[in-house]
Amino acid sequence: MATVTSAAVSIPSFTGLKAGGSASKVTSTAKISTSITAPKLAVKASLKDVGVVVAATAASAMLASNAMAVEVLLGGGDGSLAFVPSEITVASGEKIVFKNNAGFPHNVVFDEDEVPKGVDVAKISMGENDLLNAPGEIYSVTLTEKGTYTFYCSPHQGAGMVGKVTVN
Ligand SMILES: [Cu+2]
Repeated sequence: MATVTSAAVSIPSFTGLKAGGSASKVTSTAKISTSITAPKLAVKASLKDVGVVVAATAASAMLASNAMAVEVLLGGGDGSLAFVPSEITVASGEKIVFKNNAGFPHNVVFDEDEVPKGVDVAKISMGENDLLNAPGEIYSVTLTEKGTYTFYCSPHQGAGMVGKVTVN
């Protein structure tokens, strides 16, 4: 709802901004009657547009930070029951995002026998019975202890859905 409203508002105010900003261009393309109301609209438009730009910047910053994270797909695009990729290397503290892709339900459980000493697998794993059921659902985890960790998907461990992460 909010998106629709702001879009509906930004169309007329954007026209106003154009009319106020570059009058010479407007006279050739737009109706002159529009430019009479342009000054008021232009002020509103510039405030509105600043808001939009700030929101867009925040959104792209979030995208950028996601891009810094390592993403592992749950289930291959070909229907394989696997983590894709199945072996990754991350920096200590780097976020790992497991994203439901195909062949779900899946989950991510770290093997208590194959993590660095002192790591509590319960804190970094999903529950054995917690499952990601919908496409695009994510589970993210950040590992700080350096070493090698093995994880698996409990419904598909028997089918070989296991993975390995090395934290440097
Ligand atoms: Cu699975």
